[in-house]
Amino acid sequence: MFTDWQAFRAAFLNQLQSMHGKSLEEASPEDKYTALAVMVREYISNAWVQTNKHYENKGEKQVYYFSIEFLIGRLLGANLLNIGVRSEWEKWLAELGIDLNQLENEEPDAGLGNGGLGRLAACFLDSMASLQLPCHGCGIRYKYGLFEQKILDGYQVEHPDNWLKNGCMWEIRKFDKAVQVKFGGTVWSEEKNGKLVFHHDNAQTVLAVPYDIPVIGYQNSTVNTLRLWSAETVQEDFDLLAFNQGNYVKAVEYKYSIESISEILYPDDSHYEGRVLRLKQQYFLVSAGLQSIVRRFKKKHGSILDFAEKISIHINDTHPAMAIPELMRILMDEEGLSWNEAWQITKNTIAYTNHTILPEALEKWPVDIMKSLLPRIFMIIEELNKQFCSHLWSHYPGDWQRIASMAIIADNYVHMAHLAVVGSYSINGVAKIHTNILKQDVMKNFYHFYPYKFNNKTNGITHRRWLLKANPDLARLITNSISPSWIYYPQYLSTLLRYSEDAAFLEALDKIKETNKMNFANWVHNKYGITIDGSSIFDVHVKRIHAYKRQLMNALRILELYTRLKENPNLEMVPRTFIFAGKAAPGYFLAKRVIKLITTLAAVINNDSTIQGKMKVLFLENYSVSLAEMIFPAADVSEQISTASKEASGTGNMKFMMNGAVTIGTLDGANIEIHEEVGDDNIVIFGLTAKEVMNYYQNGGYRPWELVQSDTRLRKLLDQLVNGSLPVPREEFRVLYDSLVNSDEFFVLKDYAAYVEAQEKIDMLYRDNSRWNKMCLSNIAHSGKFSSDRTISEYAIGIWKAKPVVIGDILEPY
Ligand code: CR1
Repeated sequence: MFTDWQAFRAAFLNQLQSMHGKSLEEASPEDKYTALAVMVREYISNAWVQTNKHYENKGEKQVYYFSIEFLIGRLLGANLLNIGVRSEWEKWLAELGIDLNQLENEEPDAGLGNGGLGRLAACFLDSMASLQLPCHGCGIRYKYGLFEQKILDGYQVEHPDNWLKNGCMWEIRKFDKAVQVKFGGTVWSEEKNGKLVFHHDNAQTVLAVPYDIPVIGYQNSTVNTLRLWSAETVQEDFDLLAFNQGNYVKAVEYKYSIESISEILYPDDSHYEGRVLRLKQQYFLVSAGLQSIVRRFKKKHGSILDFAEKISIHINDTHPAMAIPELMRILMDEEGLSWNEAWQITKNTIAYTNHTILPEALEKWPVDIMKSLLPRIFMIIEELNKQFCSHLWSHYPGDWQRIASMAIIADNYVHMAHLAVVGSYSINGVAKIHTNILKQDVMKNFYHFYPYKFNNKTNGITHRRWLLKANPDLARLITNSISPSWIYYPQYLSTLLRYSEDAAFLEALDKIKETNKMNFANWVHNKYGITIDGSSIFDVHVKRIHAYKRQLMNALRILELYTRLKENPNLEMVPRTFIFAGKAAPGYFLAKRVIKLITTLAAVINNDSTIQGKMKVLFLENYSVSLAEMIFPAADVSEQISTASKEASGTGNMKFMMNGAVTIGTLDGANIEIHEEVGDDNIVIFGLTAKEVMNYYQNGGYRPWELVQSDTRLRKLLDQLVNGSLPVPREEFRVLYDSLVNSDEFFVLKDYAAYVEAQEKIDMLYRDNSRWNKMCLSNIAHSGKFSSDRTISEYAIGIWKAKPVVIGDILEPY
């Protein structure tokens, strides 16, 4: 597109002028960011159109990934990288006196997700496009993303995240592709020519308007689409109320009630929120998504009976599980198919991923709510349930208990996971252990009935964002050492192992980590005024704050270490900086108290000069994709300490590993597979196994107070939470104390001694610099398996049967 700097410069200045009416000198960083983003958009626009054309003409199978969350973060940097112009444009901008990194920071983070599930969806999009797969995202365009977290007086305070206030540079509103979604009303049927015809009267109609965001593959001319739906009023409905009925105020209220559907992302992670508005969001997403897919399909293909051969719809957890009855509805009520025809197509189109076994996360909707909000959908679910139960009855005659445990509707609730299992052709977990727990425990009866549906797809992360973009120095070292092939074939990272004994390489690795840590320390200093020691161990615990993730265990050990250090200032230890970040659900009281505990420890420890800077504690505000991109490259130690069996996979663990941090972790989720890859010597594993934990649960837990009684160290430590030794009101941490001593549901105390021992091992290992560098290298070299390219290839081959479509050379790399 630009042959040289002159051409680039002219285009950039022209863009500033036409968009903002400003010269380079007058333009603000934001003006420059938007101008650059438009240039990227223009650059890929032809490839985007051509990609869609190719998909239509080739008739290859299309995959749609339905997810209530897409935590995509910022796009400018990643887009420049994938197009292949980032270093060139960076240089050219520098010649204009502009720092590209600064412009990238102007972009608001698209925080349309809570945590792992939403970020996974975003990594998947990147891999789909980079592998040239015809796969697209389908989600909701929330006006407010996940709340912005501020720490005030040590407490989390939530602020709305108005990420769209200055517009989003990447989306294109496609009003002509809008569809209507119906809520409420009454459904009745009549027989016409021997067929039942359904009518839906007095429904509230919502206009779903799509906004398309390009998903750019890595240097391959593929530009897929992430389609996000926004709720609007049907203009005639508004007019009718306002003008014909003369009730303007009511009309405006009505408008807001409709728009509220896509107003806000629910801020709960792995915890389901039984609100009607959430149910509305879910149906809004699947109905709009499916209508537009069916419409497009019909434009191109002759018979709707071929739908399942040409389309796969993947549901990311159960939030979009109403895709099953909704596809049935469309096929029967709008396309005129019989129940059996519709059912054959539906169950061969939909595939489902389960992301959690936490009981509080398993969605179930009260029958009466679903019935009144989605009368036709409920009728279909009811019929599905009837047929499924009678099917079960013929397999397990008389086994009422089993049938009741599997029914889609039971105890006046619709069980969404059951609906998802019955209505899909594939069910996968997100790490080996998680899939095994589904098969052997949580979904045991379903596995017995449908063994062929279950499979594992261990999660992955995009190595392009999380290594190539986030850690450019490390990426350069790798490329210079083993060629750039690893960018296309991340498993090729394993060839780095040939440098295991290469002192110069290990030294270079060490230097890069040191620089990343210094940069991070400078950033911390500028933002928080806190000085951290760049040569200390950066021990990082970043993720959602949740009891099962056990930030509390980490905090307790920090308190104990601090106490020991106070008693013995000469205690031999490598100085450590404990870094935390993460949001707690606004209504999750216990998690919020854990934040307060960490910030309290930080206040005490960071201001205590008697410990000679041997410890520092940071709680960084507002964890987000962008903040994560800064943290991972600077980490030495990765805290992955969930109660075994509870973390389905984890994906942060993979990002740390890929950036050369050493994991301290339990045998949970994907930690197990990381351990398999790197072996005993390059990871520090501790604690109860999933089997042991589940055994305890089956036998009513354990008795933590007995443990506390018999263990003086634990007793003294726990006392510090409530005996006034911390500068907070005495009762501040009583709830944490009680939760541990009374039930300790997540085995914090049970695993505590093993955790402390593991931490001491980390301290010892770190002292041996060359040994530690080898561990870092081993982690990087074995991280290829955890690229989402591997994961997505497995989905494409094993589940979707989707093939790559080569677009050609539209985007010529420079
Ligand atoms: C799991 O807790 C996993 C992600 C992505 C989360 C986490 O371990 O890595 O999904 N589950 O698979 C979740 O959000 C609703 O459930």
